Amino acid sequence: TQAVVAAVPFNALKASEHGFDNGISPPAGQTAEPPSRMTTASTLSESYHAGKVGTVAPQGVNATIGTLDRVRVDSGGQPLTTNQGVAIADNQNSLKAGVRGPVLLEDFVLREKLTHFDHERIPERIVHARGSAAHGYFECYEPLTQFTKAAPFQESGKVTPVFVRFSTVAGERGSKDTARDVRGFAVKFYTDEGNWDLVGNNMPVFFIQDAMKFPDLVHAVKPEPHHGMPQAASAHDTFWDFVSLMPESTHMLMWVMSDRAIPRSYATMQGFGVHSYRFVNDAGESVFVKFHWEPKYGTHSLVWDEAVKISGADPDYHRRDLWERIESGVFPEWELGVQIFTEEQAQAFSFDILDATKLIPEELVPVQLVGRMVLNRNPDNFFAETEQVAFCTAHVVPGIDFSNDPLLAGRIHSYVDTQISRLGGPNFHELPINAPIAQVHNNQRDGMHRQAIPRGRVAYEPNSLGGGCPFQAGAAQGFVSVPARLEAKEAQGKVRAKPEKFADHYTQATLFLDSQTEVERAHIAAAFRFELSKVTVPAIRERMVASLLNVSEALAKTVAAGLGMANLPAPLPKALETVETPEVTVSATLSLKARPGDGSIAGRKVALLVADGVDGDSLLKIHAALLAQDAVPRFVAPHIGRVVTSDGTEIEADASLENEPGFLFDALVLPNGKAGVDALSKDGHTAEFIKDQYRHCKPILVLSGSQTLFAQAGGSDLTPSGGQDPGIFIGPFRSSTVQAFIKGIGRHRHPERETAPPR
Ligand code: HDD
Repeated sequence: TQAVVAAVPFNALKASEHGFDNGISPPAGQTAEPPSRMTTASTLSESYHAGKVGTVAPQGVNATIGTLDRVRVDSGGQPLTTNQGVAIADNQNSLKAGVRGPVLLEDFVLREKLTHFDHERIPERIVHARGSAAHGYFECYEPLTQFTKAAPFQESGKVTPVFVRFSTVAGERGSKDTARDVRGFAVKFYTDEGNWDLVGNNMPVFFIQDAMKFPDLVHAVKPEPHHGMPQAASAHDTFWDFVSLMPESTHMLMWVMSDRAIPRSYATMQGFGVHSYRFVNDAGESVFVKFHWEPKYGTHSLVWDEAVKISGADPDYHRRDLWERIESGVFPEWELGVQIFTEEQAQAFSFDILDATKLIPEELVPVQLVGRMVLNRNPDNFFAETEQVAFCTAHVVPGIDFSNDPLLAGRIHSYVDTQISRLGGPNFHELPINAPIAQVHNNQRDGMHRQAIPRGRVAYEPNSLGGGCPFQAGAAQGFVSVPARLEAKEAQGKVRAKPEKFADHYTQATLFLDSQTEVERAHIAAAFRFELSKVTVPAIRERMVASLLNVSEALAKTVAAGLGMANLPAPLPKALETVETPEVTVSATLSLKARPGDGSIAGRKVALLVADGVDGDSLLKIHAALLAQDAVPRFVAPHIGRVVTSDGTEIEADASLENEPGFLFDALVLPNGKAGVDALSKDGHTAEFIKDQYRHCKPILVLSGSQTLFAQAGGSDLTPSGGQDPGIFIGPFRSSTVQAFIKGIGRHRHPERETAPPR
């Protein structure tokens, strides 16, 4: 017999956690040597020419990790102590006057322990409370000195450490990962000229145009204040009441009702800086820039039924996925893209580039790839790093500047402000995860929780007693705001008003919708139907349908029919009847179809169903083929533990039909071997497993022996229109079939099968 052990997530940087440097042997099938991809120096993205760049950082090692080492605590081999370093003799019993007597006030060990415990929670983030993060690095392809003097873009191959946090927006800290929501995509670059935080989302536009409306938006989407429901969901009256009265949110609603709002993984979502920012070069010249993160593994989403089921079976689905990808060395990776354009170009656009509810179609300004970002290390401690990290849009470095976007202006204030109450004072920048690598020298002093010990008697400037230090850096070295920001041509004195083009609320909503495939459009309509079906006040549903009529009559009619509306309302009156002709009316790059990534199956989870008596040989070969492509094959059986195949081979099942249901996997393999298939078919979970995989349009490999099992669960290799389903692979075990299946996994999903309602 031969024991097959599932791949243990392994990170060479944390070998001690796996016992590999403690003299303990690794599990069978694993070597003490980390996989080779963990130790090689990084290579530039395949889409870029190798050989052009200079030195690159070894994977897994970067400058911030080094600085964090000074505060890492490792208690291996150490006695328990109080916070004063006094060794504790007994951690079981409080100090009493006799065994049955009262506990004594002098028990400082008990009191310190309880007091600390009583205060160990901090306020959660007002929005984006639920999140997960990782360390990594950004690597520059070519110098961008023509446009910007920002430190990360000065040399090809230059590496800048980063810490990245992904999040949902509406849910509380413990809420489910797979809610329909925008995802935060916040990147902290620890540049050698100070920290730069690019605090973005996985969608390129936003709900509102002015920060003045942000508290209203958030109050509308959060659980309703009288009863605190619903959690992590926009499907309720107050959200739709607000957005139906705020037509500027319509474009964003298209994105949030699309599958983009239910990503498959943090590693498979795009990221966007949203606002127009500015690049500034050494000569002080500036251009506008929009930032894009393009995932190497493609942009992939869940379907709604899947997202709902996952939220019950694994509320930590995205957190786990990010963690496991990094531990197993399949590092999430993105390329950074920039859309660079001038003030003159911006003036000519049919939309206003200061309006965060508008995107710039890639056909109008192409996205230039300027570097890549790799996430290669999980945090050591969730609270110290992921919870305490403080991203602020105000954190920019020389070479990056703001535009006049009024939404951005409010953000520049809000993020620093919120950290002060969330992290308990003005010294949050000293927390190890927030501290820059660049040195900090100024005359700010004191405040709660101050860590630094500034030396000398001088805390003011100008001074002569400190030799004039720290001195003003001057324009050559210091941050200088772009003067153009202050020269707004249309300056008319103080006004509370918006530029006219901001009032075109529908053109780009239609652009997004028209750029989607038929399946994507159907999902958008279904999402509107679902969300509005949870709205209890009919007038709100009607107002929303009235607004949708300005985007697409077809969409409005489908949604109205889905809500059982007898008559279509009149379209909502528009703020602007005559709008400028858009440059682009269909942008293929807005569809997920245009974003398959590199087609690889790295990180995809594949279930191989097993039970005593299955044919082991074919399954082990399929398992090996999947592993060779960096996928995550798992043996799933009626129970975890040992399964004996028809030829007596032992397979270790690390998941059961009960503890990891079908919708948690990206693909499915049904086995050969009559006794095993019979055993599987007796367990009702098997049919559910197959049904969900089938319904969610996942690739399924049906070895001939499981054909009946598959058919009995409702599966078919024909699409509803009678064609061959490209995601179902039925046949005897052959390597060509396995290869076709692997290619099918690379496609992620096979929507040809889909019907609404499901067959
Ligand atoms: Fe915000 C958190 C992204 C508009 C005020 N926001 C926060 C986070 C992300 C974003 C990713 C979580 C950061 C982390 O992981 O710690 N926010 C955006 C984007 C916006 C946006 C892409 C529009 C383009 N936000 C926005 C506005 C305001 C805020 C208009 C207020 C005027 N956002 C906040 C905040 C948060 C925050 C209340 C909560 C926790 C935090 O800042 O650190 O200040």
